[in-house]
Amino acid sequence: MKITEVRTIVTCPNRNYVLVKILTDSGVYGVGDATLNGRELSVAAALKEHIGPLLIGRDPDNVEHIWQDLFRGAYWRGGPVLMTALAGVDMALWDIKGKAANRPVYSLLGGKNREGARAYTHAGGRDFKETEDNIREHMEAGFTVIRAQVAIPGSGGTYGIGGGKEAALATWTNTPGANARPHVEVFEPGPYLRTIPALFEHLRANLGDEIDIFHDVHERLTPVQAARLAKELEPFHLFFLEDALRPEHKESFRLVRQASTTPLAMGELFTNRWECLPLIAEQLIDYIRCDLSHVGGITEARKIAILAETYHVQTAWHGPGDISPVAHAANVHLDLAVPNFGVQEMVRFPDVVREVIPGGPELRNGFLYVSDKPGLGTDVNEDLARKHEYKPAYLPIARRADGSVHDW
Ligand code: GCO
Ligand code: MG
Repeated sequence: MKITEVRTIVTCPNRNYVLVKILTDSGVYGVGDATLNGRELSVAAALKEHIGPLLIGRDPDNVEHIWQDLFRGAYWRGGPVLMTALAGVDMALWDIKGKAANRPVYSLLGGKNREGARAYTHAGGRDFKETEDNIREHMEAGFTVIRAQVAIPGSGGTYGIGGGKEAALATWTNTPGANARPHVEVFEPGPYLRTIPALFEHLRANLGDEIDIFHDVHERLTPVQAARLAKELEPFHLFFLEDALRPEHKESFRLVRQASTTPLAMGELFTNRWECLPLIAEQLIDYIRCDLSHVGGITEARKIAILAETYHVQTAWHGPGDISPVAHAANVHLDLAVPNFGVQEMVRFPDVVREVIPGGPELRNGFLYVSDKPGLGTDVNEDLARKHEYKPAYLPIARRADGSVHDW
């Protein structure tokens, strides 16, 4: 089999997605996800101008060889743009491999260790009661793990609150379009550090101990602040505390770890296994939560999972609305196969996304399932995708009250 064409498809059914479609001379094709939220066109250009042409004539079965060639062969390596482009290619190649072998991808990764992947979704609110009510709705829908965020007084909209049901939908965080500008939020550690322990005290008092709940910090704290938060949250038994620190400072996790037994998760901003390694090998975290679309795809994430397994670290792959159902399917194929699966983040995609990018994982009673179709089971409807043109959009920016840029 030979690769004959590499198509980069940018589409915006509800938000922007970048898909890679790799076609072969045998008629089999594969689809991968190369979406990088707010920087979509830089990945699309890397694929169109630099990476796609290198794949023509190659045998798509040699996934590892192509991966190594694209990662090291070009001398410049790593970073979110190149690793997202590589991830798109990698997923498309695994899709082809599965279709050619007539096996679902999880089967090629070692087969099923479990039938479904335990999933979590997001709850948010303008106050504690609204977050509590939103959690109850998710519990009624079958979820047993739920992320809990709440508006912080004076913040002007804390990222992740979403108010009620919106928190669990794959929607925009700001208005897209030609004049789009990032939404600016104020982040002050004082109100934040007072609010979050009070939120979890409220949630445990009203929801009991059984439900697994946790919080995403979005990398906004200093080491000592994160240590304080982890310690103050300890009585409320969080499932984990997510991304407490900036991704640059792995060594700072030692301080947080020593301060409490609150389980720690980290990794959605990492782009390769070497970034995960110190946290895993020193057992400074409990969950590694890279994004398959940003670490170079299934090939690299599988290696990260194996490293993690060796050190009692479980997986919790990033599964937000800003990656497409193709990447969500790749997550679940890996979740089913690895022994050290922990939990899988998910969002509900609106119908329009499911029409443009069909075949994503299905949620039943709090668990995610993929189809037994050969490959990843996902696809892209190119005619529909073309009808939804790219719209510029940004992630929000966090600033301190004095206007300086907050670490994030
Ligand atoms: C998560 C993430 C998202 C990210 C978003 C950035 O845990 O789902 O933190 O909320 O902010 O994916 O593109
Ligand atoms: Mg997160």
